[in-house]
Amino acid sequence: MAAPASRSALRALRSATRPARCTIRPISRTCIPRQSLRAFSNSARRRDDASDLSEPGHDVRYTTDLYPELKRDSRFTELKQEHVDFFKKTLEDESAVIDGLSKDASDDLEPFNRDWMKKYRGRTKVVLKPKSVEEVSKVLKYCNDNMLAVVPQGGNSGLVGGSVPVFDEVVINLTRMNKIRSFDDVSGILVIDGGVIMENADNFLKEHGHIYPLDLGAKGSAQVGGNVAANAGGLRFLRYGSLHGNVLGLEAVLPDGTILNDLSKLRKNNTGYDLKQLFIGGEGTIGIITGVSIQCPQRSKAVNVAYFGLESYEKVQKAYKEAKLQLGEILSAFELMDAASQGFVHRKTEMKRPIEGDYPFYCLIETSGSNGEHDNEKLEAFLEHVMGEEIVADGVVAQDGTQIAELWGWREGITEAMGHFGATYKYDLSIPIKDLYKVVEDTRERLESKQLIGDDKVALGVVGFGHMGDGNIHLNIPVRRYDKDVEAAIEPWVYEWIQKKEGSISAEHGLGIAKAKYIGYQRDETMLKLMHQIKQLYDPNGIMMPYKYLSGEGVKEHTGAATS
Ligand code: FAD
Ligand code: 2HG
Ligand code: ZN
Repeated sequence: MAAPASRSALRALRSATRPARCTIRPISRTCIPRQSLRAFSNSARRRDDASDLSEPGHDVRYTTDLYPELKRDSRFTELKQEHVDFFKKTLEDESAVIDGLSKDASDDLEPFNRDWMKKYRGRTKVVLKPKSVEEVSKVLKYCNDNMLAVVPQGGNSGLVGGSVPVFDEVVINLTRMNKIRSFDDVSGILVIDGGVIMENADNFLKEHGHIYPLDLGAKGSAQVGGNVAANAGGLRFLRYGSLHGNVLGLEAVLPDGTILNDLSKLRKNNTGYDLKQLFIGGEGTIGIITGVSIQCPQRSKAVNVAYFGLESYEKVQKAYKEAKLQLGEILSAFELMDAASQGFVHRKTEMKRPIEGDYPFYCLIETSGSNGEHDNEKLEAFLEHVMGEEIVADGVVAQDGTQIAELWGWREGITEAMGHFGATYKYDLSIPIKDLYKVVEDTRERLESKQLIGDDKVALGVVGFGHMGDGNIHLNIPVRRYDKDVEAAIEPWVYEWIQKKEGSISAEHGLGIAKAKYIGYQRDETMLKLMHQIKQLYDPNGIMMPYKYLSGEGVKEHTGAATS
């Protein structure tokens, strides 16, 4: 039976009021104005960054200044006029080649040279924007024949520095490959160019009663090919699962120009090795994804979102268990946010907090189903239970689409909010759920003991949030500027921590350059050897993604570490 205190809290849940201001719209989940699409697009964001550069902590150093041990691989040819001429002739369109060789194009090249986190910055002199698979094939073959190193790039929203060059690699950006090829509204199978922005794919699907099986804060700029190359997880993973399951087929171009056409529209296809899986999460190391065939679920008619405050991590676990038990098939997200993460969103947006009072933990629960009445009944019963048992201390339930978007803003807005105050060290970890938050506590203790956190210190705090339902926590350390002492305090300590817990050093963002040398904490020597053999088979000249994971050259893997 519900205790009196819980009953009043439940009333608060029912009468959730609308937050006073709506400044989080750019990252909101629904009702997204056009402006917000641009907020995540390369050009608009880069303009913001440029003005940020005057602020301390926002200057973007070259990757090679950050990591002076990285040396340019002398096997690669330096870009010459004849190369640029070939690219221009092949891609025809003026806007398809940004040429920084024959003229100063630094401003135009800058957005493609620097990453979203303002951590990595390369020195490419040329960006290519092919518009068809044939064009990708021609330019990639040419790069291979001429030993020009290559970085495939989508929306450049990746969080491990994979999407930008380190030295003078040629950037092949898929932005102009943006066509929807076909959609079958009976099977829900969408076939689409690799350069389509994921939000555009989702908007198209919405018109046809379906949903893109992946959602994430950078949806306004991230591309479908980038999602697949990164094997992004995101906010719908709990419900719709991994791209390893949802991607039915791929079209990709191998470094030698070969077009691999495996755009299967079949859910079942047991005919030998499933080669497309190597490209999913391959991070562009073995080829460029130009087309994707993807299974898209029916869009749910009834969506509910609730936001809770909880007094301990024990209670968060109880709430999750109850959500699975009582909401079952309609549970579509269970996201965890700690107090520090919500503090950053609050400082950045100045939005009224969804609930009064301070709690160490907050959770966002989403249900999606086909029958509103049935879902409401289930949600009511769940809320009554978690409030009655005092598992949840306080909470609100969104009353309409606008409020749903606002509540999601408190979760989706964390990454952007933290970035606003300087820079952030990011660790994207899979850990058995019972220890999921322990890594945040231990990191905080470690940085405090080293006197690295505080008002006059380089680190602003230690923040934990993530996809609780997937056992995936994002450990973030917002700093005033990237700093060797902070980095040395965390790495490789955090990877050793994860290894001991048998977790993963990357749940969803991948390895890129940030974690390239730590792959040995995850994969043993046999696995690494096989990975290197696959890389060698697909990319014998090693032109794809040098200096990133599996490149061998420039990055020394900590192979000794993965012994326990
Ligand atoms: P890019 O950043 O351009 O590239 C990512 C990698 O894929 C690079 O290695 C690049 O070389 C390669 N690549 C890109 N396109 C191709 C292609 N066509 N063929 C071959 N290789 C290619 N990730 C999650 O998993 N879950 C989240 O919840 C999540 N939230 C995010 C929120 C924010 C605010 C931001 C900035 C990022 C977030 N990310 C998240 C990171 C994430 O991986 C992406 O945003 C997205 O999937 C990357 O797509 P992109 O087109 O921007 O790829
Ligand atoms: C998310 O879940 C993204 O919001 C980004 O994966 C996480 O900023 C991060 O560390
Ligand atoms: Zn995430």
